[in-house]
Amino acid sequence: MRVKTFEAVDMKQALNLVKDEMGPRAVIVSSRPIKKDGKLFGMLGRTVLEVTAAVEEGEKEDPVNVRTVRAPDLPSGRGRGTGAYHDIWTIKQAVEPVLDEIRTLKEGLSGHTPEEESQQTDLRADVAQIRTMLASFVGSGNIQADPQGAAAQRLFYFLMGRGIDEALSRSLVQRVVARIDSGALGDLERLKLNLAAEMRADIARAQRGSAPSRIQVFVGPTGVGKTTTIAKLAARAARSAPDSVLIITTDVHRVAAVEQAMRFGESMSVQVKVAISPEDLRRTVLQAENKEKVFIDTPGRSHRDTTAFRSLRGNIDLLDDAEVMLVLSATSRAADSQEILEAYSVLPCSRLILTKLDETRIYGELYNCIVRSGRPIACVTTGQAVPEHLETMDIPGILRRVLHG
Ligand SMILES: Nc1nc2c(ncn2[C@@H]2O[C@H](COP(=O)(O)OP(=O)(O)OP(=O)(O)O)[C@@H](O)[C@H]2O)c(=O)[nH]1
Ligand SMILES: [Mg+2]
Repeated sequence: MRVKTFEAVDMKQALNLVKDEMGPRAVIVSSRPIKKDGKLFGMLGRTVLEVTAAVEEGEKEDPVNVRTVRAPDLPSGRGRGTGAYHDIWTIKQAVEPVLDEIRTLKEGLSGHTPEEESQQTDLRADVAQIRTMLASFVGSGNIQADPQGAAAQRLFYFLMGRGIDEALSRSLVQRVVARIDSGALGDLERLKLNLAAEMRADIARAQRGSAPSRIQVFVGPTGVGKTTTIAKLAARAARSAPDSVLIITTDVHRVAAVEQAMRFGESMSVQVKVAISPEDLRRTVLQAENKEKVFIDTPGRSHRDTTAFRSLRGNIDLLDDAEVMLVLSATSRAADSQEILEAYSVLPCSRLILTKLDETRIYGELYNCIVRSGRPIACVTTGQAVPEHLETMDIPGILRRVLHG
């Protein structure tokens, strides 16, 4: 028997090669896709089909000879060599390598890149969120069971549409419905007025009027805009007296982070110092007692990185009179920001800053974060420009954004 392996771009080409070289009696005994470097479906290189064929010696020119691979006998001995059985078996022999190839291709396709995996995880999370929302819309929750449920339900949809998280939306609707006479429950406008009053009270409980401390430490997840926000605040504080402001960066792990802080400092003539350890930070802060404002930048920390929280805590604990500002992005999903708030609750954060309001049209996160954390919003940012894209917001301003966009 002669056995030979071929490489081809697809099965069609492989069959032609086998037929040309080994004759029509040749039988394909295996096929598999391979990388040119020999690895199965690696990420790099070109994939070809490797096909192994066999033919009985001397059969190439003699198509009437018996096939190299015979159909096995049926258990009963019936049908051996008979037309139908033999034909089916022959077809099966030809099709099986192709099926194998398809199976291997499918396996190859299910191995995604980490990026694709992460996109799929995001998609799955989104779908789960939509499912939860739909379930709550059509489910048998308290809202639907209410006799005047239609208006209350519309209110609930409205809140969800504004980005208020589900539990807070339910609580608001229940409180509003409980306060209104049953005869007026169908009046959506009246419900909305009462809703605004409830939300205003919730925000007011957290939103205090006192000015932030002289020394402020900025913490928060990676890339939310801590350094840029510090630059905006420092630029404003330094308008009349640049010497009265100091920026200290403790983000020494990334060279680019120090450079970024230095660049911002230079552009507004504000001094920037680097602190490489908690003691160094404490010393630098003590030396800055003549400064009116000291802004301390920290490296972004994933809320799942508990070790990083210990080191942040170490820095903060050594500072007297420092106020911790938690910087969050308004573009976070409600479920994520709840997790972030819980993780950061191990730090003594006293105010929130919401960034990237320009990147969304749904501002429910303002309300969600204030109510969940019980902390006021010190300011919000609305773009990348330093120092322009920074706003402070009063309670009506927050409410307006949340309810009307
Ligand atoms: N659209 C928009 N982008 C912003 C805003 N604030 C900051 N950015 C951008 O967000 C990106 C990250 O900003 P940084 O200030 O470096 O964020 P960070 O939190 O200090 O990042 P790490 O130190 O790496 O954790 C930059 O491209 C900023 O220009 C904002 O309000 N709106
Ligand atoms: Mg930074």
